[in-house]
Amino acid sequence: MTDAASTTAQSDSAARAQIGVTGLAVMGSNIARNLARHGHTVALHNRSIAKTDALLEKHGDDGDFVRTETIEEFVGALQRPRRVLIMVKAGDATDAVIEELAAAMEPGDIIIDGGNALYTDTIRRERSLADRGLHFVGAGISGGEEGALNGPSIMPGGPAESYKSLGPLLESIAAQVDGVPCCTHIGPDGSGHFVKMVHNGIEYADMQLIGEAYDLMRGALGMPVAEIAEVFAEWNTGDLESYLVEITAEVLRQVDAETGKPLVDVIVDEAGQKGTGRWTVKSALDLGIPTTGIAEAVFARALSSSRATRDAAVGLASGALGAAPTDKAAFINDIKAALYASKVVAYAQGFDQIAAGSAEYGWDVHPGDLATIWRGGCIIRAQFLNRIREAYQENPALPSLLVAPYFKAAVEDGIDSWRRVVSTAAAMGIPAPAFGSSLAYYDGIRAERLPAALTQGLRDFFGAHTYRRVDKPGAFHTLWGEDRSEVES
Ligand code: NBP
Repeated sequence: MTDAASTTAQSDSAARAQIGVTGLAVMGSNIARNLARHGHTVALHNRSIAKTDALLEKHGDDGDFVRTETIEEFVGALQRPRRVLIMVKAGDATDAVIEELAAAMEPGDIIIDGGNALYTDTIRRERSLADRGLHFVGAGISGGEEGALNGPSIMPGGPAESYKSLGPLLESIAAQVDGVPCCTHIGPDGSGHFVKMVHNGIEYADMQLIGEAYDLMRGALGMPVAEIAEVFAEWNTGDLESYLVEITAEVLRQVDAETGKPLVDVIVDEAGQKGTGRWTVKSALDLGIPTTGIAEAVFARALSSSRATRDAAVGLASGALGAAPTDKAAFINDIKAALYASKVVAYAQGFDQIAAGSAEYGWDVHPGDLATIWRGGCIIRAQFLNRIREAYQENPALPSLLVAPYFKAAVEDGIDSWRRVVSTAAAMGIPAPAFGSSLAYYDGIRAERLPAALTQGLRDFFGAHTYRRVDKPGAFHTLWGEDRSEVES
């Protein structure tokens, strides 16, 4: 243990810490260090003392820490109202820690859950703690371990009153873009974790689209991996500038030391998931919002991991395949335009889902605020978010990002390219589900008439579900089994 750590350890009894962090695995210890580096005195706690001591041993000099072993000692080390940030594994562990803390805390104290909790759990926890006079703040935190240490994007929900006490502290450790912190109060109860969930869903869609762009450059143009890396690096200097495009170039440039092959060629092609993408899609289904880009991305990961099915299906007939594009530079530009347009669709759908969740739960989430706090610190940080921010500043009640003047023009500029990419992928047998379904979504929402009219006719035929007419109000039913006359129902 360092001198600084042992000195602070001796004064554990004084209630002097501004915040406590419990759960000192990679995320918790980095956030605790970030807080300490910003001049806050931080009480440390972990179920097993080893992680606390490891943190103090390695990084005790980062700032003023208070070492504690028991929950009682931990709570006793905090200034009132006490503020505790929980960074443990989401689920049962979070409930167990909340229970222990609640027993030791007093009315007016604040418990913050910074883990990836399901928003409905956050709603439940907030209600139950409010009954005991405690404030509960579900805070989405994005940026991985690097963001936690150097400035994450933070999405705190919970009571507005708690944010008054908590806001300045959280804003001090968040990423900053143009002097604006990537942290703001999102809304009541589960809103912070809800928007973090959709953020992760958008991240899934973004990564899937990048994967499809890469696969088309390889499959349709036969480009070597190193050359594709340079295309992504170049894209990162324009409208597509983003953390994910930047690190795509890095990953594609990496050569495996053992085989000399591109690293991407020795990585097993089965994508994992921890659940937030799946939660986003389940919530989209419940809310009735067509978040097709995120759903395709979640299913694409599931397909990649369906090893037995893939093994059984390898070599199935492709049918007659179309020819590869002849103008390489032009097709790379087409892919770039398709990536941009599909990305706009993914964000538009994600923001639609947030608006629907906000309406369902009465959260009053401001979409422009999200675009602002996602510009830095988080995994989907991108130049593009400035345009989204401007779109919501111009019209806070925007019905879809796709109708905002900037995005409307950008998609119109790329629409021919987008169609060429989707049709080439289909003709050459290269799977591009997110590009394809994003284009289908775009064509769907811009269509004057949809085949849903036929669906309604069929539903009325077999189930007397009735339909509405375009030319008069009311619900109608055709007597299909009788003389096929129409009755009003
Ligand atoms: P983990 O999710 O791996 O959790 C490990 C921590 O949980 C350890 O401190 C462990 O204590 C503690 N813990 C467990 Br497991 N069960 C417990 C219990 N019953 N009672 C008390 N403590 C318990 O850590 P992480 O990867 O640092 O993530 C922390 C949270 O942040 C998670 O909710 C995660 O989803 C979220 N998150 C992670 C990332 C990321 O990039 N990793 C990004 C954003 C959010 P022990 O040391 O005694 O075993």
